[in-house]
Amino acid sequence: MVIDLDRIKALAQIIDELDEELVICNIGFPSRELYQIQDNVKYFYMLGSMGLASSIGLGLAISILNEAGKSGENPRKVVVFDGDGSILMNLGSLITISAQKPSNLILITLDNKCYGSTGCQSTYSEKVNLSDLARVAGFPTVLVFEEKIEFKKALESKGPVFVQMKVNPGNADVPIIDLEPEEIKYRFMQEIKNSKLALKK
Ligand SMILES: Cc1ncc(C[n+]2csc(CCOP(=O)(O)OP(=O)(O)O)c2C)c(N)n1
Ligand SMILES: [Mg+2]
Repeated sequence: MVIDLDRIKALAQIIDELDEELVICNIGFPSRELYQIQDNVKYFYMLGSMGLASSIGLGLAISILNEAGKSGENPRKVVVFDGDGSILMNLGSLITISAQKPSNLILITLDNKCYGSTGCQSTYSEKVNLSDLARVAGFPTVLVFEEKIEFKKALESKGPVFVQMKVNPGNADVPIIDLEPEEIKYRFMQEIKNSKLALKK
């Protein structure tokens, strides 16, 4: 099946559905594209550590759940934009997420079947179905979006939710992020602190 959705368009459609959710975004062009669409202090652009967006999202989701447990409020959700190459590099993360079962985590894999940010060399996502992997790992909710993105389903499902978001290979022509990594981290942490781990719906 031919996919006809650019990653930047998928990102734009998904963030349009977001409200108070915190976002962790994968290294390289996904972060640059997100920054270009709309910068937000709720977004953590993960600039260095390929493979670790899902792990960072898991840690954040768990700490929010711990805080929410104390106050009895609704936990704020965490949305991770990951890549097929990155999730395949850190497959253990799927198992850890599934075992920890954070109800407030949505892990979106932007599946372009290649290492898009470094020249689109093929990944094994050509040969291995990522949504099957997530099901086998034990994710309670697994969604596959091709062209039509029904992201409400992900927001309304009990997590952890795995989304395989099929997108075109290729990157948008967008500049680098002109924020220092420290600034990205600092303002993101402030956003979390200011909202007292933001126990909002
Ligand atoms: C450990 C490590 N290996 C390689 C890189 C170089 N690198 C940065 S982004 C990237 C491609 C990521 O591919 P994918 O997760 O599929 O995301 P896409 O760019 O396709 O959206 C690579 C190989 C790196 N930063 N760290
Ligand atoms: Mg990719």
